[in-house]
Amino acid sequence: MTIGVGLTVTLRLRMGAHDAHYADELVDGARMMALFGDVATELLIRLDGDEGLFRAYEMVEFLAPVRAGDFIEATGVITRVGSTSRTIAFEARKVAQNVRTAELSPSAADALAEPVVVCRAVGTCVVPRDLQRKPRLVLPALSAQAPDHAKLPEPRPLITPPPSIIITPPERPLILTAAIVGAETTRAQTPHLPITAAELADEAARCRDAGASVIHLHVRNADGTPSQSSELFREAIDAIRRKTDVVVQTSTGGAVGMSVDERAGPLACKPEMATLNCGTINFGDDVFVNSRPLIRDLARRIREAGSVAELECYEVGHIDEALSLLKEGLLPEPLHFQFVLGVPGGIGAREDVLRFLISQVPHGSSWGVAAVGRFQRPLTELAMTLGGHARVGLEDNIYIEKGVLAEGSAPLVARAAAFATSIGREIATPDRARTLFGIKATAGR
Ligand code: KMH
Ligand code: ZN
Repeated sequence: MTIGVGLTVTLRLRMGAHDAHYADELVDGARMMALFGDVATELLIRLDGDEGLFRAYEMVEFLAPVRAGDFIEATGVITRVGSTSRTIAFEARKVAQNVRTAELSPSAADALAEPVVVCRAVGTCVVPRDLQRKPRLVLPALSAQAPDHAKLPEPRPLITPPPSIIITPPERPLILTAAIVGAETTRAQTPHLPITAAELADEAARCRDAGASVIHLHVRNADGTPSQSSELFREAIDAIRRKTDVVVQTSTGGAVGMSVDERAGPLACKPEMATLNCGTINFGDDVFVNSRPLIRDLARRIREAGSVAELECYEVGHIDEALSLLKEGLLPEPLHFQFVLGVPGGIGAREDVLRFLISQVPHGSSWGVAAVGRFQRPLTELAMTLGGHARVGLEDNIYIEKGVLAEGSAPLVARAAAFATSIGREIATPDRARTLFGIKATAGR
């Protein structure tokens, strides 16, 4: 492990008229170097507890013009730590700019869909030994060897998250899933839980109106106990179809303790989507068993039903399991991951956890977050901000705010949809969700 390597800092600011130095409001390159100087200073404060001194730039490249009105974010990552020297790779990216056309107001400006790299550099700073006040931070080494000087290495530990992840609202539309019933929530906990087919259909339609495009569906016996009966699923799906056009995603998780044949019950309805739970976990005080043969069995049955699998991951290793299934030809691409966070006994509902999970998902896959109890709101909002999809509803959380029961899943969906709109995410319709998930037109309808 190399101490301090990988430490990352990002600063962001607007270039004002006072920064413009040349014709056409061009900002001079020295301004980027000044930004890098501040980035380096914060890095050294974090690493050494001292501002340090910039000794030399080994390389600087100016790659695109910067003008007044541009928003620039500058990132630096420590790539080498000597006894007193610290090598840092820098990158400055433009994330928003004025439009500058005669037809529009001079204040018209756009956030860029993709940041534009305007400058890269590599430099060395020094912090004399007697000024190094801090015990060094211990951070994981970058996986790569010495980084390519022309490229900012992918930082591992996220002090300030890399801008490509957080800043520019993602272009992908957001798929909101409503988990309206589940297997564990009871009427004793909330009177707003739908149970009969008619109640499930009403709730599905309310959720659709609130912004959901997918309904994650369980069914219940008349006495409220969980069931995976294909007849009950058929009845519920038909009732939902009569009321609304949502994608129906049936559970193959069922309830803890059910056999694989029981869990596969809804696949007889050839649903558009079905969950595939990717590993065994402690589930509260129970054990939710998903042995590797069981996962493969259900994956085959989901494929045979013509359904698209949503990969439920409650732990990091569950992602690897899904990737194994892909390798074995049991899952078609693209993969759709659902990170279920905060199950007691499973992975925690925390930002660092989510960022790590996202980093493990292969390019071209989609991912969403479901989080349990009080974590539902903050973690789904984080997911939406980071470009993922979100699942809310009474299966995972029964409260709209502390101590106040949600009157069904629809208010939770409505709040999530309002948040999505506030950050510039477009909300997918069910048909858009079908396209994004690759659901066949013939499936389950
Ligand atoms: N009821 C949980 C044990 C799923 O729907 O696939 C499992 C579950 C996951 O709800
Ligand atoms: Zn479920």
